[in-house]
Amino acid sequence: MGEAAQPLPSACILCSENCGILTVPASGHLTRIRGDRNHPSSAGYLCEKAQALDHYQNHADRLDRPLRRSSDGRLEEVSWETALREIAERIRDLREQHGPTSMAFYGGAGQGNQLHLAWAVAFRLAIGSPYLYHALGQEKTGEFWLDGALFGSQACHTSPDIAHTELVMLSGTNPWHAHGFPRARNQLREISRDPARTMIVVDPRRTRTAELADHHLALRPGTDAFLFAAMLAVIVGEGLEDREFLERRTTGFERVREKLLEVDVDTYARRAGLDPARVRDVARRFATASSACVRSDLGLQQSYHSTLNLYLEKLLVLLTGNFGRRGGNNIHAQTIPLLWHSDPSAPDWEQRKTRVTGMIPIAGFYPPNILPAEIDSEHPARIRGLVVDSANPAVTSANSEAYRRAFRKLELLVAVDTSRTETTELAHYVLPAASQFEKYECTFFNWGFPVNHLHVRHPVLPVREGCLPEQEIYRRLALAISDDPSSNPLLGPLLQVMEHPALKQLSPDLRAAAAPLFIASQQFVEQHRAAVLRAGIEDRGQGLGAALFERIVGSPSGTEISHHRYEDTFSFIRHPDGRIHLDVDLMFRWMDDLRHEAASEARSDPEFPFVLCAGERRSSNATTNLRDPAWRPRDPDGALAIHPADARALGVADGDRLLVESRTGSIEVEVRVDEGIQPSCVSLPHGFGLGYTGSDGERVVRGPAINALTASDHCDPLAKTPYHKTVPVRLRRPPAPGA
Ligand SMILES: Nc1nc2c(c(=O)[nH]1)N[C@H]1C(S)=C(S)[C@@H](COP(=O)(O)OP(=O)(O)OC[C@H]3O[C@@H](n4cnc5c(=O)[nH]c(N)nc54)[C@H](O)[C@@H]3O)O[C@H]1N2
Ligand SMILES: Nc1nc2c(c(=O)[nH]1)N[C@H]1C(S)=C(S)[C@@H](COP(=O)(O)OP(=O)(O)OC[C@H]3O[C@@H](n4cnc5c(=O)[nH]c(N)nc54)[C@H](O)[C@@H]3O)O[C@H]1N2
Ligand code: SF4
Ligand SMILES: [Mo]
Repeated sequence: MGEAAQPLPSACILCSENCGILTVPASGHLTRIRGDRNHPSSAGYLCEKAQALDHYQNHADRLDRPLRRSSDGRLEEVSWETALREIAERIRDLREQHGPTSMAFYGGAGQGNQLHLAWAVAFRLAIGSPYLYHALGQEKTGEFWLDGALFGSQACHTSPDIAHTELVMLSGTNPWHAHGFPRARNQLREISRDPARTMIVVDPRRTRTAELADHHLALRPGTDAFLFAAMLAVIVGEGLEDREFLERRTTGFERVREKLLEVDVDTYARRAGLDPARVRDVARRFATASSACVRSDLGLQQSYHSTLNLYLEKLLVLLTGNFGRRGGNNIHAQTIPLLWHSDPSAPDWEQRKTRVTGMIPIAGFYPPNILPAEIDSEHPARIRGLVVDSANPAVTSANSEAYRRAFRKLELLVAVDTSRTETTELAHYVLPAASQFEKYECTFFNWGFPVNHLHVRHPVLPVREGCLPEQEIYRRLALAISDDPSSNPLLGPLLQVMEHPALKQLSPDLRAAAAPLFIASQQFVEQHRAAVLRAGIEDRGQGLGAALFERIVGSPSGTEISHHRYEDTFSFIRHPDGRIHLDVDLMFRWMDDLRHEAASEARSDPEFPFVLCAGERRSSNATTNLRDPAWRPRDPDGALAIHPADARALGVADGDRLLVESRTGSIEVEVRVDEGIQPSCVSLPHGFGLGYTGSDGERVVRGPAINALTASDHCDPLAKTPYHKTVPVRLRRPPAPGA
């Protein structure tokens, strides 16, 4: 570790793929970054963003001292002992005066750092609050809820077997820029070139991904539910469903069929802005492919009908029998339970609802859209204390102004981060975390199937003076607020495992990092023994769990940990009858609403006539993990994409400025004309509008702060996931300077 001439393995942390890298650390910098061919899933692949990683490791806003807000409102340096002691005292006070549910936790795991998660959960259990708010609650929770209805557990997450499929449908996702599966650009190119394979892209925009597609369905934004319902109606109308699969593996098909036969294909297709003949064609193509899978992302999750979009998309796979087989969508194993089943029949269900808005958890998560209302309220049981880790909700959650107002009302806000952020700026205590290149790290987004990999990275640089790895922060905090640590169902076992002979020999920093992996390895082997053996892990007398653990911590480039058979997917179903329950009553009601919507005028708001996609992925963004604007070779101001005809009508050209106004707020942006975007649609990137300290010490904000425009209540009625892709806005030229 530390200074080394030879390259060391680690990973890019700028998206959930976490591609393996090799880097030569030199004087605290990450240099000579290239793809690691030994990485089991990325195999040497990198996109251009990995070259920017040193801008994450070294920049003017890295934190390196614990900070406390003083009585004059400024942040002042304090020692770790003081910060942690005072935070623990204030948590104990809040718990005594207002009960444990007066506190909540936000984040706790990011795109690349999840190894400390178990310690963070142990800390939350020590507080005694169920409230975990997370970015997943602004994207994937609708899907998790459906997995619960269909498969019996919200932890039954599925993944597409893109590498082996004949036909892939990519809806509301742009993997060329956003990735979301291994070696995305290579896989997209391979499918595109292969005449025997088909790529369907469902996206209002002609993206880089859409350009590679065999069929690009450029629907109107927010109309996916119409398109998918129409495709399904064609499939059941023409008897193209997989009867044998449906009979053997599912219940409820007849009800689903009846519901779908109510759909008028022509009306729905036109509502989506598409030619009905083309929709019929694509539906037949999907149903008759030898294998097909779907992958979707924010374009479905964060647009109108969010949860219904995902239900219908899942039905496409299930009705055609593309489940539990090569090239289909399959439930995969989880190394550690990132997703839980939030069970309405649990005895404490009422207590788990939020106090102000009555929201339920889904897969263990609460949605960021409701948090301001849970804090900024006169309700006696409102949230008064919040710990934020690895997240920056003051800019990344809907309605930044509401967030900031709410955060200012908190009696205790603790932020754990590597950087000074818009959230740390509002905190009472700021705790500087070691960077992801200074500690053992990994993510548990290793959701592959049939093969699952895990990459536990070793540190490549020493911990920056003044910082601590999160395990240590949460271990100390959890101990300080617990009267009896051994009674904590996670803290107890973690502390015990640290004393285990297999860990005793490890360096002290690896011990705390490895403790959750040791427990996870034992549990994983209990559940997936045959798959672990198939991955070549051998019990040489130490027990298979210990062998898996040794393999994981001893593979700094990552390792395969399990190899399932396709049919194993069915054993993951949690309904007692072992079947997939296709009929979901709530979704049936939403399909009725959709039918009524089809018969009425299309959504439009004369005051806000443009549809803004608030949060596109580009090569110039990486969530909010890179703050120094110098990292962006292009698009420094995160320009607004606008159709040439709209630009002409507004009298603007590339580089000009426009005001974007929504019902929530307004921001000024730079314009870039784009032929690929539809008329009356505009798009702004995610991950901009971040403050950064310049060389003169002044704080400068660059690019659009899009969540100044978004609203807390513009969201899915069930999951409360925001409709960020369909934000009604208006555009006008800003007043001339001096006017
Ligand atoms: N470069 C880069 N990559 C990233 C990230 C990043 O910040 N930067 N962030 C990561 C994260 S956290 C996530 S969640 C993923 C997200 O990854 P994606 O969801 O794939 O990325 P987006 O660009 O947000 O949205 C995908 C597409 O949805 C389309 N879309 C907009 N409205 C609609 C609609 O109504 N219907 C349909 N069908 N499509 C619509 C947009 O045109 C866009 O092309 O990316 C990850 N990867
Ligand atoms: N309008 C709009 N809003 C959006 C989106 C959109 O498309 N449109 N996208 C949404 C999506 S999909 C997501 S996932 C969220 C992402 O938003 P957030 O959940 O807020 O996550 P990140 O932007 O990834 O922020 C990560 C934070 O973690 C810090 N960090 C990095 N490494 C470490 C570490 O090792 N330890 C600790 N403690 N901190 C670290 C970084 O400095 C940064 O402050 O944004 C959401 N917000
Ligand atoms: S940003 Fe690019 S290099 Fe980094 S993990 Fe994602 S796909 Fe890999
Ligand atoms: Mo995300």
